[in-house]
Amino acid sequence: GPSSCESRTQQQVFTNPHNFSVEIRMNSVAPAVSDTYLCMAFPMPTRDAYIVDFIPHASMDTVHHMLLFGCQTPASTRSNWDCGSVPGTCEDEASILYAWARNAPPTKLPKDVGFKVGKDSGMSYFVLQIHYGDVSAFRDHHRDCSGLTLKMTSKPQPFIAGIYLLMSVDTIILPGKRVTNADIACEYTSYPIYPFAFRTHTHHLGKVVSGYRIRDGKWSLIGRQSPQLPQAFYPANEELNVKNGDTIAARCVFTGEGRTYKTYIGGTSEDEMCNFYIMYYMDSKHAIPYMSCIETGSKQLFRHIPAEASIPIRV
Ligand code: IYT
Ligand code: CU
Ligand code: CU
Repeated sequence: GPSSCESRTQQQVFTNPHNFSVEIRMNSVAPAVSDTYLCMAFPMPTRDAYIVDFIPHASMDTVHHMLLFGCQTPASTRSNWDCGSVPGTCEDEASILYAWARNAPPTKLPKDVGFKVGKDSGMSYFVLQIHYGDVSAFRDHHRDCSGLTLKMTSKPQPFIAGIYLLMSVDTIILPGKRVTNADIACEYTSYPIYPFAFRTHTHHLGKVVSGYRIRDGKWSLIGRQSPQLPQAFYPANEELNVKNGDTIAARCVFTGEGRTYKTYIGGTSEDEMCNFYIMYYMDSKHAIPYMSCIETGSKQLFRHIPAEASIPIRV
C-alpha cells in the first residue's frame, strides 16, 4: 500500500558476472517513540565476496545513525527487533563494517580494497542497526526503509579491509572530577596495516578521543575527534602504516563535571565507553579482518603523548 516502502526489486542485483549489489534495508518500520534502536539481520552471500562500496539511504529527518555489523549469530531471529539494550545486535562478537551518522561525510573504501564476507570469513549475517532519533516525522503514518546498498564483487581484491578496535574496559570517572583520561596501548605484532579511516565512540562525558602510532618513540596521529560530533568513520590523518614492533595507542578524555555518581564502562547512557576504531587495509595474502586492544597504557609511555590529545574539541 501507499504507507509501505518495501522494495519490489530483488535483494541481489547482478550488474555483470562478478559484480552485484545487496540491499540492506529496514522492512517498512514506523518506530513509535524517539530514540528507538531497531536491528535487522540479513544472510551474507554464501560464497566469498568483497564489499567494495557502501551507499547509504537514510531519511535525514528521522535517522540519527546507522551501523552495519558482521557476525555469526544475530541476537534475534525476528524480522526486526528492538536492539537498544538487550538483546542487542549479535549473540557472539560483532564486528563493525560501516557507520553512517547525520551530517558526517560518508566513508569511501580506497581502490582495490574490499571487506571480505561470506561463510569462511567467520561471519554469516549482516546486522543493520538504525537509531531513530526524532520520530515526530512518523505522525503522518509513513514507513521507513532506510539502510544501505552494498556494492559487492566475487573477484578477490588485492587488499582486505579490517577493523582494529582499541577500548577501555576499566575506566572509572569520579563525580565532579574535571579530567579523567582513559589510556589504551598495545604492541603491534603482525603484517603491516594501512589505516585510512577512524571512528571514536564515548557516551556523554567524552570530550576528545585520539589515536596514534608510536614508532621509535615518535607519536604520529592517526585521528582525533570529538565523540560528541557524528560518530562516523572520518578519514585518517596522514598516510602512515603500522608494522611489527610499533605500538598503537589511544586516549579518551572524560569529564565528571555535573555528575553526582561514579561512572563505569557499560552499555547504558549513564555508563561510558572509550573506543577508537581504526579502519585499515592489508595485503590480502595475510589479511586479518579484526584485531583489538584492551590493555591499559602505561603512565611512562603516556608521559610522551602529544598535548593535542588532552585539548577538548569544542562542538
Ligand atoms: C564496552 C565497549 O566499549 N563496547 C563498545 C566496543 C565494542 C564494539 C563491538 C565491543 C565489542 C564489539 O563487538 I562492534 I565486544 C561498543 O559497544 N561500541 C558501540 C557499538 O556497539 C558499536 C559503538 O557505537 O562504538
Ligand atoms: Cu544515533
Ligand atoms: Cu557505547
